[in-house]
Amino acid sequence: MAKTTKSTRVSARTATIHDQKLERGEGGELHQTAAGKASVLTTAQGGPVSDDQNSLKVGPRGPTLLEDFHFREKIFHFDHERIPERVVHARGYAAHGFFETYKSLAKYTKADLFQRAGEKTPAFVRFSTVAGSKGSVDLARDVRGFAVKLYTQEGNWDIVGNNIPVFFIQDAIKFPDLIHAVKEEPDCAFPQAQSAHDNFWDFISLTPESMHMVMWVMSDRAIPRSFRFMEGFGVHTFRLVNAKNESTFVKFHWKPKLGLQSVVWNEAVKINGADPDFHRRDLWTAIKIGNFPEWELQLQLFDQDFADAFEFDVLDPTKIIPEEILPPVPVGRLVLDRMPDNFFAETEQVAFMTQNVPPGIDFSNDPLLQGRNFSYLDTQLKRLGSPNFTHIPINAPKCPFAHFQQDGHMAMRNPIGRVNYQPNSFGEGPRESAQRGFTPFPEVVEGEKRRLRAESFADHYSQARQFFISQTAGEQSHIAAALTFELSKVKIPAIRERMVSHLLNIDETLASKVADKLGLQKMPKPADAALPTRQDLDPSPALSIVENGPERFEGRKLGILVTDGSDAGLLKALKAALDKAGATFEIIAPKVTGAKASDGSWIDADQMIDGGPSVLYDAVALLPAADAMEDLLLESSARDFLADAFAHCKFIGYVGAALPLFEKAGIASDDFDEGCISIASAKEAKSFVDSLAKLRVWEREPHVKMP
Ligand code: HDE
Repeated sequence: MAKTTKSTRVSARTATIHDQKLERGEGGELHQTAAGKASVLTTAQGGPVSDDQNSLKVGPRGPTLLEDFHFREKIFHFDHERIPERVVHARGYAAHGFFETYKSLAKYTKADLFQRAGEKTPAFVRFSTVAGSKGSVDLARDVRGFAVKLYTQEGNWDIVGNNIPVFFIQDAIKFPDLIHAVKEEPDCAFPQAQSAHDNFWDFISLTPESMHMVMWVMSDRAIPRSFRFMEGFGVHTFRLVNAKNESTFVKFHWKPKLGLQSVVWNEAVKINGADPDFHRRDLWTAIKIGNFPEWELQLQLFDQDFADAFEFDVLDPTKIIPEEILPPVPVGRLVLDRMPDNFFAETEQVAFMTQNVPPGIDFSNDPLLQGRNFSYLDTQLKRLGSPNFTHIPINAPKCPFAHFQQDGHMAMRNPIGRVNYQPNSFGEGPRESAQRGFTPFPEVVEGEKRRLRAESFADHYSQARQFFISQTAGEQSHIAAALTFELSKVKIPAIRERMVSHLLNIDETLASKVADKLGLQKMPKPADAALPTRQDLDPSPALSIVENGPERFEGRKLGILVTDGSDAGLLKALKAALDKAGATFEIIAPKVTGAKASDGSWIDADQMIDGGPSVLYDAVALLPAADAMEDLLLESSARDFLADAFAHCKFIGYVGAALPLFEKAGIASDDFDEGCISIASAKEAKSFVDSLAKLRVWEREPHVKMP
């Protein structure tokens, strides 16, 4: 007996080093100290644990005993840690915040959150990609989910939107086919998080209603720079209903305060390698340093007469109402100011449902929305495993609530007392309220019961064309490049041709460009169309990202490359200018510890050159010292840092000593343009930062011939 006790103690000591602990020093740095005081580790049943390093064995070398309840509980729980990932939108990232109402909208809606100016409603927002698994990369070419949960005083309201205002299909019955086609092919199980494969383009090319959405997905909207710089859309037409039961149609738009911004494809591919968590890291960092992202909620409001007169059906989710025709009205702002304490508890377990609407918000008959209203409740039961998923704190309402739903797996709260039904004559428990309760807008509907698609949904090309002609020349070339890239991954030539035949109905130059790049021998005939493409729709400037960028470099990040001997004064001036612009920076140095500046002070680095490629930054500044150039020129990652920044049309600030690096990166002095800015003084550092608001030098693009 004594022998066993002794050997147990010995193995506990050799299995782990107990007496070490990292503590923060005065400057915030972590260093190792002796162990501090910790609370006692317990089992899930609350029993204190004596040894968490060794399972209970007979003698030091086993066998292990089944009697070890702590070991069994720990492993059992671990074995059950995973829940099914979302069938779509599996990879997501979320934050807490609030929605603040600008002024009362009582004229349009009785929804409680819109009654009082200044009213703040708690919010939880989850951004996501659609096609990839939970562990896929952030910069996939894909739609982004933009799901907002507002904990109103009259129940949770979920606006489960996307960063694109239209969708691929017009009827929810096609959703499983669309998703099967875009996800990994079922036999080989690849490609992951990519639409560039035969199945997707086969389905799309057989589904003309998807063409408008295809234009958006092939644009830079599908590779946003940050969740913070993208729009959100409710997509469908909804209704607002006021206290007099009058209805106004509405479309929901979230507009980012910091303007729109995307990356370019070549950059996206490299970001995925350098930092697959680029978007989540960006949101996490911004919120942690107090740069709270903000969006304005804008509403497109219209009545039945407008709907009747509008050239497309407002129930068709493949159509927009151009903002120039129906300007959106700002009604409030959404601010994200707190990260979840735990990813699984909140971001993973949050259950968004389109059917979560408070009184005053109602649905339209959009067949996609109607189908979604079934799907979301059903999917939560599968994913979260119990009808009691509303008991999970992130899903529970924050207003008072009372009902008689009871029991089931993991019930956290059941009705208290004798009465669990109504009506009852004990005078106990909640009763319904005709005044406060949700009452659907009493729309009169009639018709034959048939499987039909409305004639008014038949134009599939006109708005696709309108989107295309609303883009700048550079943005149009990105769409052509994206289509070419995606279709180049399609192995079956007939599918490529079928796609080009659709493009012919959208824009002939676009079709020719793609056909030429794909090496098509001859142009196919335009695809059969139910209706001819309208050539008379005006371009809508609201649809361009470049036309809707920021006014300042605010919220963006500069990558500053330094070496030993870098000019301390210049660095200081650059930092001050960035601070003033509300922007951030990272220091990149040959060694991750940092570098010694010209005045002998130490510059802490955030990244080693290999770990901080320029694709991670919105612009770059090169501040090497002349003495360090010989070594720097040997680093291929330093060359790539500059070559990529130039090819991606970024602004580049440089000191004279950096010039040999340009040569090494293949950039001749003739190639220098307005985006290559010499920063020899503090004044020039400031004007360099001022010029960064433009974000990119698109004029450079035709010369660097990105794909
Ligand atoms: Fe979704 N969608 N969807 N969707 N969707 C889901 O619900 C579905 C559609 C959107 O961050 C699922 O909880 C159908 C349009 C977002 O948790 C599921 C149809 C739009 C999210 C589902 C659509 C969206 C989802 C999977 C065709 C933009 C992520 C997991 C009728 C307006 C929410 C889940 C989050 C998630 C069904 C089409 C947005 C299966 C049947 C259109 C942002 O219920």
